[in-house]
Amino acid sequence: MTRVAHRICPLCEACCGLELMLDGDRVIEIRGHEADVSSGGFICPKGAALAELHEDPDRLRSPMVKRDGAFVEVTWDEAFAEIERRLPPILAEHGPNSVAMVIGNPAAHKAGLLLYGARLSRAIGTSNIYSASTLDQMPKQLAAGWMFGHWLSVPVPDIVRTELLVILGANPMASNGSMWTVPDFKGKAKALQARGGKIIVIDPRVTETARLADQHLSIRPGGDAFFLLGIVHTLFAEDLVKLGRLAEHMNGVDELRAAITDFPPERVAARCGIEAETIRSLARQLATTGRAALYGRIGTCTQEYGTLASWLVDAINALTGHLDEPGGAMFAKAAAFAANTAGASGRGKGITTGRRRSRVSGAPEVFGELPMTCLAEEIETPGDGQIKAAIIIAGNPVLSAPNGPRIAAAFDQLELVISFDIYLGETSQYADVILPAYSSLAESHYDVALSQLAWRNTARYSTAVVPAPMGHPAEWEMLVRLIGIVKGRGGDVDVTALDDELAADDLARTVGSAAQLVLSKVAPLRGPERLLELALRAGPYGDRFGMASVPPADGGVTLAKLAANPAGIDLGELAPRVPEILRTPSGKVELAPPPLIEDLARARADLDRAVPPLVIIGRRHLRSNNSWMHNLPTLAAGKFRGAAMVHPTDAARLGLTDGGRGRITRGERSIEVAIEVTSDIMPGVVSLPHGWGHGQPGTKLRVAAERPGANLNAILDDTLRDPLSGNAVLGGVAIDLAPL
Ligand SMILES: Nc1nc2c(c(=O)[nH]1)N[C@H]1C(S)=C(S)[C@@H](COP(=O)(O)OP(=O)(O)OC[C@H]3O[C@@H](n4cnc5c(=O)[nH]c(N)nc54)[C@H](O)[C@@H]3O)O[C@H]1N2
Ligand SMILES: Nc1nc2c(c(=O)[nH]1)N[C@H]1C(S)=C(S)[C@@H](COP(=O)(O)OP(=O)(O)OC[C@H]3O[C@@H](n4cnc5c(=O)[nH]c(N)nc54)[C@H](O)[C@@H]3O)O[C@H]1N2
Ligand code: SF4
Ligand SMILES: [Mo]
Repeated sequence: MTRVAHRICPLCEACCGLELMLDGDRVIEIRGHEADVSSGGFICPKGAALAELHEDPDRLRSPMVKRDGAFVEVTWDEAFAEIERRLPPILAEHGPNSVAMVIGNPAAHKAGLLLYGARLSRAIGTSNIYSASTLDQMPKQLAAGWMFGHWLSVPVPDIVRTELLVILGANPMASNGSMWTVPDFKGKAKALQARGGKIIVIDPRVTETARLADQHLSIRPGGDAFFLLGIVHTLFAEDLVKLGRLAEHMNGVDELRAAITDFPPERVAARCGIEAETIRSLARQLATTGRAALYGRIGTCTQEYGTLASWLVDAINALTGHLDEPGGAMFAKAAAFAANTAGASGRGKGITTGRRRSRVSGAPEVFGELPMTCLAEEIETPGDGQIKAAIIIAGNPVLSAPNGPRIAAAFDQLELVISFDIYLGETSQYADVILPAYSSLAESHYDVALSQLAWRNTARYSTAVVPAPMGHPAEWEMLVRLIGIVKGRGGDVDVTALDDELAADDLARTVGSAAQLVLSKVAPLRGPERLLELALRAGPYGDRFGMASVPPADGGVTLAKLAANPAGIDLGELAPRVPEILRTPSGKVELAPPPLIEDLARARADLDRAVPPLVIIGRRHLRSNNSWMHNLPTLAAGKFRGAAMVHPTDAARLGLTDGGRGRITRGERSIEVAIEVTSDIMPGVVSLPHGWGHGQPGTKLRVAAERPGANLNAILDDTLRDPLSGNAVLGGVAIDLAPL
């Protein structure tokens, strides 16, 4: 019997609605769901490949325990018994900080992992929390936290109404958008151009997005903060600042003006590789276009001045009158889980960082985490607080974090590694116990985090498309069993009972004595569904359990309504939210947060840094997803996408040929790469994607092993980070390249 089912794609931030054709429980075809209120039928090749992921024979179907150096399949009870035997003694002897949590990217796309992973960290009580955030967007979150008062109050371009979109260090044609849920970026970009608007891309490479744009400017890797300072300087110098409606809601304009006087366009031009007049022209265009948005993403984050650059992007949006305005950079209003819709509106506690420091390097805690680049040294360095065990949740830092091989060696010396992973991969091979999820098609879905960064306000929920395999727990249930072990209740704890307790504890913290009453209103839901229903009803479109000052006419958004509408519920276009969204102590947008003004001294001292002859940067490809979708045949097919791009002048100088091979060296470490000679990359820069380096002996990724590629992160340094956010520097560092 063929049937049709719907599911939000869990693979990237675009969160497309998919339509699946099934024969029984076998997936025949996956296409875009035309009626989806957010994605309108868009799909990319990865979404279609979910069918192959579902079937992938290398995907683990049962838990694995390492015995005498080799993995054996065990039952779920055996797996948890193994953990119960080994984890509590470590905690008892060495304390909570001896157990590290290491959280990877797919956790952001899975409600069960996101909602229950945090509960496990809390149950353990560890300060050793590491995630892909410090390889990615922490600078953006920190800047937003300082400016707007919460870590996820990040504005996104209002692409459907803008006339000018300036994209800095992002390639949404490949990534499908990041910190910006924007399915079918291409369609929206073309519509922008069709209504007479313009797109400018600023990137060291002529990317797929640059090709679509009206203008491309090459920028020297790591030069973004300097370039943006030149723009801010111009805005003040040419009297182009117009704060508009937000004027009365902004603090720090004069402080900002005073702080940037050393950065006129002439002074920053060499550092960013963009001519002074071009910088001025861009500033003028941004200031004089009625509806314009500046958007910066991973290229602006994974560098030494990531937080400065992220701050300046939104400072420029504010100074040009485009922040929180239609067609500018606007804030989504998510239906559930958004801290910026909770509590009193307009003012709050703001954010705090540095509540503790990492033991070895003294890196400050940011958003509850320590930098991923501190993980290896915290495992290696003896003393009080040394990491003895790790729980890795959907992460592959051996390939995805700088100096990955050092992390591998560090994992190897731990007393216990527990891995939540669906493959025996480059990182999970170091585990003692692997707990694989079942296919995501067998689980329900809600975008806990990404709805907060969406191009339009919608609420969408997917029920499971196929039944879960018999006896195979959901990931949230695995996490509850781990919590049971940590709390001394055993790995065979009654999951339902403990889940009830966890929900009640949480509610007691937010609604106090009303907890039991509220819980009774969402009975008999449990697990992530219960948390979702609670969040939806307490959220800005919910009935607030009868406490809403203006009760929603239709009873408000509920889980039942979402479940009945697989295409989602449309909640309208982005609308201005300042001052309601603010949670800063001042109740204002902070344009000149003191730590950022101070950090300008570092940039000032660095203005005249010499240009290394050759630096490396990263890139993404539409048919790849960080380190882990290289095992799916249709995605892996075709031209190899892991080659190092080299400009013809560099190739000639270094004796490299297109299709040949080369060795990239940085310090003591080197990798061998395939060479692609192309004028798409700017001279003096090499582009190599991360996430490759498969085919390692202990792994089982047979398709990926056929074309392993090289691990960019094997040569990057775990000593380089943005001191404010702790984010790793993943680009712009000097390398040597020689033919093989
Ligand atoms: N040099 C360089 N390095 C980078 C980047 C860069 O631009 N340049 N980008 C960085 C960024 S932005 C990120 S987000 C990180 C990503 O790096 P990681 O956070 O390590 O994520 P992935 O590489 O995607 O690896 C995800 C792991 O989760 C597993 N997995 C997949 N689905 C599931 C599931 O449903 N459940 C479980 N339990 N496991 C699952 C996969 O098998 C894989 O082992 O890489 C970073 N590394
Ligand atoms: N197909 C696919 N989609 C993905 C992913 C994937 O691996 N594959 N990963 C997902 C994840 S985890 C994330 S975080 C997002 C990231 O999404 P994006 O931020 O769009 O990331 P990229 O596509 O890597 O684009 C970054 C661009 O920055 C440029 N760049 C490098 N260094 C600099 C610099 O110093 N300055 C400037 N201005 N530009 C620079 C690079 O040339 C590149 O074109 O993508 C997500 N979506
Ligand atoms: S763009 Fe992202 S969410 Fe959409 S189908 Fe592709 S992988 Fe899935
Ligand atoms: Mo990421």
